[in-house]
Amino acid sequence: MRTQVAIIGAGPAGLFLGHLLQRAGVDAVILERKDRAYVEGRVRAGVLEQVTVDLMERLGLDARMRREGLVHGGTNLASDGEVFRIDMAELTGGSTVMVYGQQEVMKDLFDAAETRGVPIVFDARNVALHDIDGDHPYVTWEKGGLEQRLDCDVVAGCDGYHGVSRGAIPAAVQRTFERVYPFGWLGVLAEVPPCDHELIYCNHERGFALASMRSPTRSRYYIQCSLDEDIADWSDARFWDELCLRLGPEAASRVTRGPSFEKTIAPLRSFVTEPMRHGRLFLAGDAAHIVPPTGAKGMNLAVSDVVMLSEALIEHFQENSAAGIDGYSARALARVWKAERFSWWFTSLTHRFPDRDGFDRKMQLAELAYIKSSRAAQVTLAENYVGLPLV
Ligand code: RFL
Ligand code: PHB
Repeated sequence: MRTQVAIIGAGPAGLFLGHLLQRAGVDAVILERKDRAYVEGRVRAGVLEQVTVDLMERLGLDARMRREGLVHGGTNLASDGEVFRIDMAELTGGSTVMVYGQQEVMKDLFDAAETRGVPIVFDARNVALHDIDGDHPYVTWEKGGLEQRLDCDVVAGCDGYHGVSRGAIPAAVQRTFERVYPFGWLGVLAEVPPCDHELIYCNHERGFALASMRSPTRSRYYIQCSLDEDIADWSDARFWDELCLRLGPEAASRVTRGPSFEKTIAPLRSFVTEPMRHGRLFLAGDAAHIVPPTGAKGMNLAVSDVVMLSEALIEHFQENSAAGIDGYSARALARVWKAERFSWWFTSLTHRFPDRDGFDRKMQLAELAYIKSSRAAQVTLAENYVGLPLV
């Protein structure tokens, strides 16, 4: 088998890239380790920046998102129960975000891949990259007990943080930067109306909490927890009690409790590997960088990477120019680092750090009070939250 671009991974990065290349007439094949139900079933991102909304529209995949997604012009910060609103639309000259779950985005992308003929190989086991330093790279994998081979011009490593692509880059030419946070997020989905029509990010002395949603009838809530927490110790009743304590009496009075149908703990990490290209391998999305979820940047960064990568690859194949692919890593990383900074800052502002003392907490509260009183600080938060432009 031969193609121009072998894409490893059918998460948001791989699927969006596959669609962008197909639209431009560049051949690509996507290799995914799992099956469609698994990838689509993972409960992850909830908030789409304008870049992601624009891309859904550009690909003609926005009809259901426009119908079912929720446009948010504001978001809320709370400290010790007192909630204040950041009017993002007013502060940024009209920018908003869209609440539309990653699971819905994936469904739309998979459905369209079927009807438009974007080739995806599911259940591709033991994917391995070969000769990415040379002129004739290829990828091998196993399916149904048979070894398969795909020759290609370039490989796009879109296989997430635990994928194989990043590891194909020699350690000697790779630099990684990392911060592991000493806590995780315990997340719950429940078929109950959200407590607010927008999100609430809470700093509380017992730890961070986030009130989010998937629809007017489905809530997504998170609370900060320790990393050694056993999920079995978190009955629904205990979760709702702790959430309500942290949200404070006003927001808590609007919380509708109900049985959870998803409950997981996710660790928090900041991570970047540089460069995002080695030879004929290009990394995109979580394969190259991770942000803590505070600020909802992860999937949106995967999207901005593949928008840039698709432009570079299309230029390469259609105009026989190397300028775009040579500039890809630096261009993508410039935006990645700004999102890393925002996600790290927002995490630092809102979470309880077990190793820090009363002074650090006072600094958090002072900064929250400053944001509340300063339009300049609110503009800074708002323009980062809705997403920085692609340059
Ligand atoms: P993904 O989604 O991990 O997809 C990678 C795909 O590659 C496959 N794969 C392989 N395939 C072949 N061979 C191999 N050896 C392979 N190894 C892996 C995997 O099966 C998978 O299908 O990476 P991608 O495409 O870069 O997308 C990244 C996003 O999924 C991620 O950044 C977001 O989910 C992060 N995130 C959020 N992002 C937002 O933009 N807004 C949010 O509100 C938001 N909330 C979140 C989040 C992530 C969370 N968790 C659980 C990590 C909330 C949470 C709790
Ligand atoms: C979510 O709804 O899953 C969500 C929303 C905002 C975040 C992170 C996650 O910052």
